Amino acid sequence: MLYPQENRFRTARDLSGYWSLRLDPKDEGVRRAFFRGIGAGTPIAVPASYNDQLEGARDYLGPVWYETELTPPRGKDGDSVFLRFGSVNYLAEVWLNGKRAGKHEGGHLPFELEITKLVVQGKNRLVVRVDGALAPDRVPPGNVPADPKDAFGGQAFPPASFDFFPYAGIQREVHCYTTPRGRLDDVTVVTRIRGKTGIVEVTASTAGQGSVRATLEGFGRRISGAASLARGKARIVLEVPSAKLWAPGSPHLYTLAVERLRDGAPEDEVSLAVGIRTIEVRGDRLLLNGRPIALRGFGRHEDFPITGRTLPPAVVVRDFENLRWIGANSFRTTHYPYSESMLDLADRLGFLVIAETPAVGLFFKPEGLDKRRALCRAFTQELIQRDKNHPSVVMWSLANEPHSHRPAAAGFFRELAKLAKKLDPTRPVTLVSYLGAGEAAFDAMDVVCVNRYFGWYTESGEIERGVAKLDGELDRIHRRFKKPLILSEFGADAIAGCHADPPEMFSEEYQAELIERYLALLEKKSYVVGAHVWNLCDFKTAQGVMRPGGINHKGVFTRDRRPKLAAHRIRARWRGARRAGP
Ligand code: BDP
Repeated sequence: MLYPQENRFRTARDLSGYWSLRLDPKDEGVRRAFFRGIGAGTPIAVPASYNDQLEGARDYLGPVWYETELTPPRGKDGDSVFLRFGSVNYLAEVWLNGKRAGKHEGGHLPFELEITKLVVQGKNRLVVRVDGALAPDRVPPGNVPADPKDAFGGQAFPPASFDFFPYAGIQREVHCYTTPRGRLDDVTVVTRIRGKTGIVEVTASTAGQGSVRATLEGFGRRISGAASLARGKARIVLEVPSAKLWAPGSPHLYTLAVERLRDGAPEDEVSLAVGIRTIEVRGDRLLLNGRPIALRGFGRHEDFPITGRTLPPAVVVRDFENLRWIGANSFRTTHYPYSESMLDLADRLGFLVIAETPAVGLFFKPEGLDKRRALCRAFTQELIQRDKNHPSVVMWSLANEPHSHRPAAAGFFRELAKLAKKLDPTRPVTLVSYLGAGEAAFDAMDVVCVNRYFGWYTESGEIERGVAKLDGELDRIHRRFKKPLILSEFGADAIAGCHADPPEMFSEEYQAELIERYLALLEKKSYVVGAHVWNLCDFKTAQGVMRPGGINHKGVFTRDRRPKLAAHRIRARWRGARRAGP
């Protein structure tokens, strides 16, 4: 799915601003026809979660009704008009001028609705109903009946089955955009390397006859090619001599313009950034551009005071600054797809991203399983469709910590991995597990991701013993699966300002020492191709006995992005690193 663009054929309007909001705790909005107009609403910022904006709405998860006035951008006669929502958590239903435009399920992926026939010139009334309730047959699931094996860490309020606050609302930009007749529907870019030549394969899809021209520009070169459309597709292969490759530290990007031509004249155009790079798994190694690479970085969250699940652009920039400052080259989009602008910046700044679906806290009891399976398939498809052209994205993660001790899980993930491979044969697929050697789903994955908290949730207070346990366990997992391994989460809570000598749990010293000891161990294991500390920053969670102040304190930066002791220690280690290992 292409991001809205403005150029000589396309117009786009970002609808960010102050909309109106009405809570609907009795769920009477449909009966009372709020879709024709919500009546007296309260101002609400879009995009941003609504929970922390409004008095009394913190734990309210819907339904709510949003309304704004929409003046569509002025295209040409015969243009199509679309509404595109970057992320609405969790269910969205949309009306324009009182008429239903469509709906979407799932909180962190974009959807678009064609409104050509509903929209009028001038002012239109746009109404969106949002339902963020937690339910066992949603992904991620919530409100899961108590079973210590199938729910996250005991009782939590609100009852999320995952360890982050279940923020709701219109959480990313909404665009209204126009496309011309004969529009390009989609573009897929795959890159390869042959000697010093970069191969850029462009596949464009669009209905009808004609041809497609692709032009790649950058670093003093301009390379163009064209192909006729056949059954809605055109494939163009461009060869770039002495190509500048994309990699962390040298994130070279070319600009690709794709034009759809009829009788030689352009009818539509889209452009995107292209990084020429390859990623593959060979034996125990992960190879970027044919050379072993190790991922150094973090799991994180789109989380910030007041804006909730929406990161203000300035905070996104600061996070990348902090990642660079500390010497990281990578992050995982724990536990849901991140904003498209964050991936654009990862492309520009040279970060390696493991892109994760929203499948966190999955459980495999028969109730609701078919629905969860269908949603996981849909979200995997939507994620790959959205992010396939980002050079920064080097791996797909199909789930975080599924409760896959039940037999149904192995087949579930085999099918999902097959789907991901079919949609994108170029990237390795992984799954993030707490089961380790017992994770049957690892058989279907290219890379094995394991989360470990020895020295914290177990061996509490005993870093030494925790690290010794990890040492043996990692070797066992590797012997069993013989695949490259990433320690995708490890860490300890540290309440900023809490100090202890000798290190004690919750002190900055304890967190720093545990992380350093883990990193020192991982460095020695040749099959370990990545270390992601949990977490980049402290983040908001549901309330529970393990989360003082409703915060997970495993950040090496605080929620307002100040470094703790661990951040300085990691920096000393990673910035001084001359080796390929994590
Ligand atoms: C892991 C989860 C992560 C949690 C973390 C923790 O993957 O979402 O936040 O534990 O407990 O199990 O801090």
